[in-house]
Amino acid sequence: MRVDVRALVARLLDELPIVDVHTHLYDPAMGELLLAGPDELLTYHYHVAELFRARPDLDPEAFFAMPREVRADLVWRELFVKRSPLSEPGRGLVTLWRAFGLDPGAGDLREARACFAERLRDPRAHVDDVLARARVREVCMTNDPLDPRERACWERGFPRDPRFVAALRLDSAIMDWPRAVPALRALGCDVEDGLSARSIDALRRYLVAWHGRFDARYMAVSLPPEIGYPDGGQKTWLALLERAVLPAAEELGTPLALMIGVRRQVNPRLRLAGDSVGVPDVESIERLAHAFPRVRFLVTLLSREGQHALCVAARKFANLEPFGCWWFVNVPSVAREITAMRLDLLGPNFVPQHSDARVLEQLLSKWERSRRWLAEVLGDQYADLAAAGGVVDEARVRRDLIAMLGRGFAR
Ligand code: RAT
Ligand code: ZN
Repeated sequence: MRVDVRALVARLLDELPIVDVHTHLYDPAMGELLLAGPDELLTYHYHVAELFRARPDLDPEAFFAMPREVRADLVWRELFVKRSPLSEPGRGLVTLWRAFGLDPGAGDLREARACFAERLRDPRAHVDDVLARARVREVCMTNDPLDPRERACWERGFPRDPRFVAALRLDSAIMDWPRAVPALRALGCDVEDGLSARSIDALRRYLVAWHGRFDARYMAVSLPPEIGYPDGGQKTWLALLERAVLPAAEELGTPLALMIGVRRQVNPRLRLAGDSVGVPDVESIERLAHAFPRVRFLVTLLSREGQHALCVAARKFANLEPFGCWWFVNVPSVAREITAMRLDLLGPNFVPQHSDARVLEQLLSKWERSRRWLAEVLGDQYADLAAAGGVVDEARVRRDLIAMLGRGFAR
């Protein structure tokens, strides 16, 4: 019986068409913004951080000055040839190589480059194939009107691929105020450096307008660990969140994703790989959920710490929804623990995972890897339910999996 339940869960998970609620991928019509291929895969910042551990003598500036292919070759040699790729990003890349029939023991990237060059002759077919093989039916992008390359696409207009849905990302607009003021003003948003009523109102209207233009599913922002709501000092971003973002979320009836715990650029020399983690302030999240009962807060935490408190908070506030095992906790050892705890405390009412893919083909490897630990954790949980005398059958398990992983944040 135990074995059957586990096998059933694993099979249904394998077959499930997934809605990936957070990625950094773009609609294929946005051209080169959608990254793909071996050089992008190897220079993914998760690998780059590991390269500097393997080669502490390497000067970051010299590394980033190298052409992309040279950087990719270096990562391959150091992390995949000279050592076993035992880390989660390493095993992910091996998974990907296998999926494309490539040799993960190869001494260089020649075969991989040839294979992807062939596939990328027809980029649309490649996108279709990756999505089909990853069994991902919808991908949520991360969209920022203040990114000039991205904005050019939206202003030009393009036929949307319905599989790529939008999320309005707020970091660049609110996190380093007033840095964004000139860029916002250039977009016709009538803000000024101070937090005047006019600024707040203009920012709210800007959010509502771009949310509409993107046809976004939600708004999102990544936050440092310490939030300090409501009276934690003079944080400008917190005032903007409270006075402009949350009213916009209420007005739009759209969820707000809070991605909490990142300490940006603790080592700026590593660029994208230079961010770190801190222990999040879950009590502030509770207070926000309490103060804004009409806003649905989608919350993911970057640290292992705070995950239990977040589950308890979500039991108190139905407008709080944990999602995904984000970035540094997207490693099986920690993700298993977090997901089992969420199931114990919340049942099937949360979104267990997102991929955070930055390069198209990572959809395949990241979901392949996540499906493995999800199958273990969910298999255990259903086996326990069956052992307790609960009814576990195909229809019920499929229903639950669709609710957790196949519908995004739609309820
Ligand atoms: O996971 C990542 O690639 C990070 O660099 C971040 O982009 C993070 O996921 C975020 O959305 O801020
Ligand atoms: Zn992300």
